[in-house]
Amino acid sequence: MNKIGHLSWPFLEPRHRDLAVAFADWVGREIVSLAADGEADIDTTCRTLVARLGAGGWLNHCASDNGTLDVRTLCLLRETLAYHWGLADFALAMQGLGSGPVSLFGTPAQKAEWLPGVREGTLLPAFALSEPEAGSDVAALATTATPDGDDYVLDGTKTWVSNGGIADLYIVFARTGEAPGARGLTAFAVDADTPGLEVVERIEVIAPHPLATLRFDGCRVPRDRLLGAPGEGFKVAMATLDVFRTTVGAAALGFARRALDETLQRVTTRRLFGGTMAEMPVTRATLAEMTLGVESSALLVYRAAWTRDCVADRITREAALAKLHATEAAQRVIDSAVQLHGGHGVVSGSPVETLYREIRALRIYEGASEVQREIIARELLRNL
Ligand code: COS
Repeated sequence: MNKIGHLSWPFLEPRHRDLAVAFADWVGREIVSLAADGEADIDTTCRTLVARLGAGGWLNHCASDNGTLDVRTLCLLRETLAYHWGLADFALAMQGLGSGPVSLFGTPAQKAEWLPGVREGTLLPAFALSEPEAGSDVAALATTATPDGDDYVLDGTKTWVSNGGIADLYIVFARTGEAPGARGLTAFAVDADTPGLEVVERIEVIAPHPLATLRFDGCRVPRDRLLGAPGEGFKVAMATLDVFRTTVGAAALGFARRALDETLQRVTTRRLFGGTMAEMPVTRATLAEMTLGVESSALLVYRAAWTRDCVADRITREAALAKLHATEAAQRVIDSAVQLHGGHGVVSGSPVETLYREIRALRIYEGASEVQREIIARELLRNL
């Protein structure tokens, strides 16, 4: 990881280079050893990871009092963690995504209430957007929030909620009906212990992390827990995703770099037909394709992050390009790594087998590849 060539690119500033080097060193000392303790209890491991990242001060980058998140920093943090351990990347990413709507749209009082705990690693947030019948089509979501006195009453189901079951605070998107479709949604911050909110199912996935389905049944939420204005929920969700989709690309990049490094180790030491694998033209062609996948992803990811930090508030197109390309390329890179490891590549728990399971969900969550293609085409045609 210390070989990251892109630290010298003009998208990054000296402070980013210093942070990346310091973080890589810290992760090597404080995080990698935790992975060896095993992942038997995912919930405890996640809480430990969040607490440790908070104590190290790294979660300060996940929450913002002035509405500005430095996307290049988030990308560097995620890329580094993903290189070493997918669950550690997940733990940091959820502190950012789950509190993103508070950082970007919260009032000073809301920020003061929740963001210190996010930074310290004592408050775990979650982003509850998807529903059984509305994941890609956000404007179709059906959970309702009905005004009643000083409260709103939430009814409905949210699913695929990362950090679901361990979160202390859920950011929930519900239909308040100011207008049809996307213009009639509102975002709410809901404490996990609010009566009427129940975790009804924990979902097991191929790369284990906390994931759950939530049910809201007459769940009363005070009006001062609205994030942004009534009817602005779609914008809150999309603006948050603009930031964090780019960082999903960065995590994919970290996985892909690890796969390439593991492969280089393998092909330069494994001997067959009188030489190393690395001397075989068929291997060299694969290594070239893997490198192309990694380098092109890095360009798109850090271009998107730089654009958000330095040029424009709205980077829907750049974020979609970065997420689409980096996740799809990482899948191919990791598949090649498995192939070049032969039988070792499919042994449970080996580095490349773990990466093979870790990368798959990134092509689906925070907007599947098909949604990113639709977004890119829309933006292209809109500007004709
Ligand atoms: N920032 C701010 N505002 C945004 C925005 C953004 N990034 N993207 C859209 N908006 C605004 C639009 O400007 C539009 O406002 P007006 O009505 O004032 O013009 C409004 O929101 C609706 O936008 P749009 O017409 O594009 O809405 P669609 O329903 O067509 O959106 C997509 C479709 C596919 C873009 C959206 O549903 C999406 O991103 N889906 C994937 C969601 C996802 O990631 N799901 C995974 C769950 S999170 S783990």
